[in-house]
Amino acid sequence: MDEKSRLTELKEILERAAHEYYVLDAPTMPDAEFDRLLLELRAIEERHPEWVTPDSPTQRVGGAVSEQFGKVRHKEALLSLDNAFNETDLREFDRRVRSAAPQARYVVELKIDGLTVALSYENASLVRGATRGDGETGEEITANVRVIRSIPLRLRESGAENMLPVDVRGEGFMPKRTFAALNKEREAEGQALFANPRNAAAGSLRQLDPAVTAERKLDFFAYQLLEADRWGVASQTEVLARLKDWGFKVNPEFRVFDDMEAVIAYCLGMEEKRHEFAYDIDGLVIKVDSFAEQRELGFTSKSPRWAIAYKFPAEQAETVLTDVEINVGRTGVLTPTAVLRDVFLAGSTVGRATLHNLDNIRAKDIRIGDHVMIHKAGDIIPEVLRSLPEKRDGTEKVFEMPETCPTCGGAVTRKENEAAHRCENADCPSRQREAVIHFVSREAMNIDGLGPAVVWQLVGEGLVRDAGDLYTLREEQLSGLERMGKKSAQNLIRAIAESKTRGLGPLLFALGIRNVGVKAGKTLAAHFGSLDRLRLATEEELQNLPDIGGIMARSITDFFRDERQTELIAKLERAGVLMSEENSAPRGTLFAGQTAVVTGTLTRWKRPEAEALIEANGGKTSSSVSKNTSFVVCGEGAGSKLDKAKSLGVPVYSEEEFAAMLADI
Ligand code: 3B8
Repeated sequence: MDEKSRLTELKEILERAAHEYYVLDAPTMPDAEFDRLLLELRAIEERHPEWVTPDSPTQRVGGAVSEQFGKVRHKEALLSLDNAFNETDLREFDRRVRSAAPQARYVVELKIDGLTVALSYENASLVRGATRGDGETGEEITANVRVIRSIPLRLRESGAENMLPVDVRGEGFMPKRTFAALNKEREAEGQALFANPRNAAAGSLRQLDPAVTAERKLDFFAYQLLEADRWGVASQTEVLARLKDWGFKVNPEFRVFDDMEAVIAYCLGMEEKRHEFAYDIDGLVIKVDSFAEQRELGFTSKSPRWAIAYKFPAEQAETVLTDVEINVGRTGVLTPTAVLRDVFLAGSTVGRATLHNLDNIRAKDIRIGDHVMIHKAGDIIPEVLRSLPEKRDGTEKVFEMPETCPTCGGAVTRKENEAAHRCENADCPSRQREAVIHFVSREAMNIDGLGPAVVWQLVGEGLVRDAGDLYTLREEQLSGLERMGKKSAQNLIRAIAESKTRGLGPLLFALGIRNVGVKAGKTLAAHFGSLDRLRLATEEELQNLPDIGGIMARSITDFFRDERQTELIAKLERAGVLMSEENSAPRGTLFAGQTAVVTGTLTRWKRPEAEALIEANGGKTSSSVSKNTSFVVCGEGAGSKLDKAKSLGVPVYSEEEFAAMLADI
């Protein structure tokens, strides 16, 4: 096949795979395969820059960091919805609708609590993204919407080359878990927190550096199509179907009803279910389905008469704040946490709530012993909203920030212009613990069996001061810990050893470089190939990379200037942690569905490392050979396991054969 045809084919394959993954939530292609094909496409495009188009799957994150956003005048004004707060409001709306459209059917959609994003496509390619702004004019955020994976860069339509312009609107949002993780990270860094996922999504879309937006994992549901008649579409339900066909993510929860009583019953049911979704919803949107009837109804000066938003009441609960605890984060930030009398709120029992910082406590005049109102930011993070001073009996106490760190007794300082108090002691066990917890977390080095409690014990016993110390732990040190048996100690040692071959990308994330998330870690790893090469990169060089902006570039060079970090890296290197891409554990499906046994002494790998390679490629490993064993990898000095494999007819591979299998992928 010639290169041009291969390029076209790769684009199609990658687009389909991305659509299945990000829009349909039904992946069919293993990540490693996707990465490999994307690299192949990149390579062709590097040889033929003239073939690169803006809608290529390689062009999600790119372009320079802008100084400010341009303005975009919307083709049609973006209106807002009128609100309904109860059944009476809904029946009133129904009466008005029926006076102009007696037979109206209603479509009810979830009201995603994000922000409206307007998208324009020309010849089926995404050419512009804009915020709502004042409804008439918004801000041009094309580079930032391009990084939202569920927004198609190219519409799935035959004859796309001369397709008429398409204008789509929908809601950009941040999933609840992403929001919680982001705020947790910001708290650890002493940065200002986002109040809710909507603000976080808005802040992320207004980043001048698209690489930062890309780390924020935003998502998008499409719900509106302008000039719908042009597309032979006559109702909202048909719009949703068409948007889906074109490759947009459409919220699957919409329902159609013939009468308002059924709509009301559905709304009340959804109010109960509101916490079950991965994203925050603040109500439901009820729309007249038929466009002919929508036209009959028309608009008021600011809202359509054919739609209304049914808003859920904000969920709050009253309880008593019995104490304030201090948590010390990875960068030393002291976070005051309210200890509460247990109370049920928004789907779960709450016993703790964040108080953020001292300024917040003072501004809200929150005292120990106070009755307080709490809510959940982004439906997840419990927060104290306000105190109820009228319920005080005089025994309440004003909270003071400790002058010394509650963990290590070190000095606590507060920089000017910063809300955070910090423990300055870099050896503070709390700080060490948090850094190690991050290092071993799933998306970082993914060390199974090393939860926060175990890390706490290791740091408390003085066995671990930084992540580098994990790799020199011995089994007898672990089995001496409370609630740690011999078997768990063995498993943990093995999991730690396995993590050495995790690869450069996860390692870069694990190191906790400011602003460098999972995605940036991967990008940097692919570009530089080794930690040493990355260490030598200048800020300018980093900034010129397609996926890395100025802010990230600065944090990376700062990181490598920090002596403590270079010490940590040296320690990890001595321990044999893989710091380059070349030999990192490939991830794939080579051994999917197979169970392997590794026996004898290998020369290239220690046994746990070879087992990790099998697991990283989809296989299982076992320590004993049986008729269920798919194959045995056999090194020097193998004994009874080799004999057993032979007697059962299980295939036996030498180290060379095993290495050759891995080299093939
Ligand atoms: C007309 C229709 C505004 C909206 C609309 O999930 C209009 O439809 C609107 F003038 O804001 N947040 C939705 C959502 C929002 C709107 C909508 N549909 N599903 C939402």
